[in-house]
Amino acid sequence: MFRAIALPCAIFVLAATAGAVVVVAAKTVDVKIAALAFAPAEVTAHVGDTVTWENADFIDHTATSSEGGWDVVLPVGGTGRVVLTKAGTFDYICTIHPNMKGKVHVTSD
Ligand SMILES: [Cu+2]
Repeated sequence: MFRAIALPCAIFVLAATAGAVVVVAAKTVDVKIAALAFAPAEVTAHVGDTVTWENADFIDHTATSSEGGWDVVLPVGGTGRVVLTKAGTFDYICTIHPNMKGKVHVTSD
């Protein structure tokens, strides 16, 4: 008798939990560098996501935040990554070739 009552309650609790919890997995956004350009030059991600740069070019580059948030050195064939910890729009450049520009939009929702 007790078991017959307890089981429907347990199912209800599981259903309520599944509806209330929104699970958002962190993702990785890939940016490739080729022909002295970031591609894509502009990306959108969430707080907690990672941006990965891959230098597929024939010369060294960097991905350096203009606000000083990160400075990723990217030798030829190298990769580097940054975990996004705050929301906002962040411009970055290659310090070796300052005409190379990129932008990361970070949302908190
Ligand atoms: Cu460069």
